[in-house]
Amino acid sequence: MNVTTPLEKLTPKDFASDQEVRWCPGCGDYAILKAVQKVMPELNLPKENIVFVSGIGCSSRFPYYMSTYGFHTIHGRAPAFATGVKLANPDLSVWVVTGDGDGLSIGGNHLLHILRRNVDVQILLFNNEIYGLTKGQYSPTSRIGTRSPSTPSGSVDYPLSPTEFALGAGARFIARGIDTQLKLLPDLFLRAYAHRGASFVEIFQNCIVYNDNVFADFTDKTVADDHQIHVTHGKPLLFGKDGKRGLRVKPGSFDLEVVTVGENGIAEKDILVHDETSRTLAQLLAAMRPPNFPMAIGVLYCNPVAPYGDRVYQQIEEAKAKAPAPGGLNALLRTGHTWQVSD
Ligand SMILES: Cc1ncc(C[n+]2csc(CCOP(=O)(O)OP(=O)(O)O)c2C)c(N)n1
Ligand code: SF4
Repeated sequence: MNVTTPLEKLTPKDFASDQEVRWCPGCGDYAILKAVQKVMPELNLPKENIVFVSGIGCSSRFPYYMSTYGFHTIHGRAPAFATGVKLANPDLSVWVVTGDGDGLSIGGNHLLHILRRNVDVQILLFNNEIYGLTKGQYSPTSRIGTRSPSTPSGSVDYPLSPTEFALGAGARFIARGIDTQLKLLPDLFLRAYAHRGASFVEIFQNCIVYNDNVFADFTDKTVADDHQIHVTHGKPLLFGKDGKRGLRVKPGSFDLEVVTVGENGIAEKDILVHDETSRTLAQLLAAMRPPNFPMAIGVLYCNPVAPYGDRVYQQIEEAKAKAPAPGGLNALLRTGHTWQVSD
C-alpha cells in the first residue's frame, strides 16, 4: 500500500539559510530576499524540489541565503545551468537570480536564449543600473551620463531596457516590481511561478553604495503616485493620487498619451483597459519612462505557449516509438557499425 505523507507546513523562516548575509546594510537585495522567502511556503513544494541558480554579482549571492538547493555558477551563465537542471528534472521549480551586469553584459546571449526557448523557469533580474560587486562600474542599463570608475566623464551609450529586451527575445511572461514593494513582489513571484514557460521579472533594486536613489524619479514618495502605474489585467490604466490620470492611444498615432479624466472631454471610457495578453500593449507599457510617462509596474505581459521541455520530451518519445531499443542504451550503442579499440 502506498502511504502519502502530507507536506510539512513550511514558513518563510524555513527558507532562510544559516549563512551570514553579506550585502551592504540598506541594500535593496534584503527586501527582495524577504519577499522571495515569504512566497516560498505558498508554492506548497518540498524544499528539495526548489533550486535557485545564479551567476556572479552581489545579487547572485542569493542561493546562499535560501535554504533550498542552489547553484552559484559562472558569470552570465545561470541560464545555461538552469536549462540543464530543468531538463534533467522537470519536477524541480527552478529560479534564476541575476543582475543587470550578469544577465545583460556577459550573460546577455544566454539570457536571450533561455527566453526564446521558453524554458519553464522563473528569472528574477535585479536591476540596480550598476555593477555592485566590482565596486560600481557602469552597466548596460546605466543611464547616459552615469559617472563611474569605468566612465569617469559620464557614460555615452544608450541604456538597454531589460523588459523590452525580454519581450524582444520572445518571453511570454513579463513583470516589473520595486524592491521596497513588499506587498506586490510576492504576488508577482506567485504569478511568475504559475506561468508555464520562462517568466521574466525585472526588479528595480537600489544599490545604496554605488548608485543610491537612481530610481528616485519614480520611487520617491513625493512622486510615486504620479510616476508609477500599477497595471492589472482587465482594469483601466489609471494612476495618480486621485486615480484620474490615465493612458489612451493618442488619436491619429500608434503612441500612448497621458490624459486626465474629467478634463478636455475625457471620460473613463476613453482610458485603455489593460490586456496582459497583448504583446503590442506590453511593448508600449514597457517603453514608458518618467517624467513624461509613469513607470509601468505589475504583470505587463502573460500569454503562455508550450514550454521548451514539453517539446523536447515529445521528440524523445517520438524517437523512442520510431526506433525502440529493446536492450536499452547499452544495446543501442553496440548496434550498427561499431569498432572495438584495443591497446
Ligand atoms: C568572467 C568574469 N568577468 C568579469 C567578472 C567581474 N564581475 C563580477 S560581478 C560583475 C558584475 C556584476 O554586476 P551585476 O550583475 O549588475 O550584479 P550586482 O553586483 O550589481 O548585483 C563583474 C563584471 C567576473 N567575475 N568574471
Ligand atoms: S554594492 Fe550595492 S548591490 Fe552590492 S551589496 Fe552593496 S548595496 Fe547591494
